[in-house]
Amino acid sequence: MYIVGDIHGQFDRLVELLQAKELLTPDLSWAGGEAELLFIGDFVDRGTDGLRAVELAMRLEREAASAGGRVMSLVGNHELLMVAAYKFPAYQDEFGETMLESWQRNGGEPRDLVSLEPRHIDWFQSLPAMHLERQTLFLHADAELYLDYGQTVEEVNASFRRILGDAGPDELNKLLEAFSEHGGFEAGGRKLARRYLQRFGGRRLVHGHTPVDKFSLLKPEQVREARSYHGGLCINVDGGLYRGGPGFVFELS
Ligand SMILES: [Mn+2]
Repeated sequence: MYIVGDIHGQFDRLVELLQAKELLTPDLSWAGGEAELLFIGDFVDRGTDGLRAVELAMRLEREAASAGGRVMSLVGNHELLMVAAYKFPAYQDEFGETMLESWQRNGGEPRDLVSLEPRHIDWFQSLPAMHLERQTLFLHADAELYLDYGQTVEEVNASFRRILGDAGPDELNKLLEAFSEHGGFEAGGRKLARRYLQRFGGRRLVHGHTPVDKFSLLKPEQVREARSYHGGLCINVDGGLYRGGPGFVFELS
């Protein structure tokens, strides 16, 4: 099973990485056959081609399914943030910042917002926030917040679906603020990782959200593989593409 971390608008890099693993043809069709590929979320913002990456993931999902393979994606906080900016641009948080300003401050790409359509939002809403498979718990962020949204993977996913659906801006804003936590499983966060696995199942966690270089001695451009820590309990797949990382496709054994 292949895992791709945070893309953040780096469409060309994404294409190169998938082609290098022979998951994508030169004309950008699914070449993976029965292979399985999971995107960890944060397709958009901080780079110019986020929505193109979204479009690609949406199409590959269909193409892989008809080839007997599987492509799936988790929803990341930047998808939530872009939807918030689209649905509630003038909503102000307690500091007087609007959703639109917050999205811009966090690397929002105007071209993406202009091109965003209800079908994209419907797709984001269809995505799970967490996924359990092969004794592995996949989630976008290394943060505590998921624990507040359900006792099971299904409950957490239902909460996110509701918040992206008919919930108001207050709930969306609260969820977005909780995503400002990074590195929650690092160092003393081993306990938090164990708590996740106890509640939701699995023997290890795979996450993105925090570029690998932030918790290693590597510079962004030196990050060429996932960061496994706490003896393999946690695996960070965020290659920090928007920070100049070459990126990688992680193969889960
Ligand atoms: Mn993120």
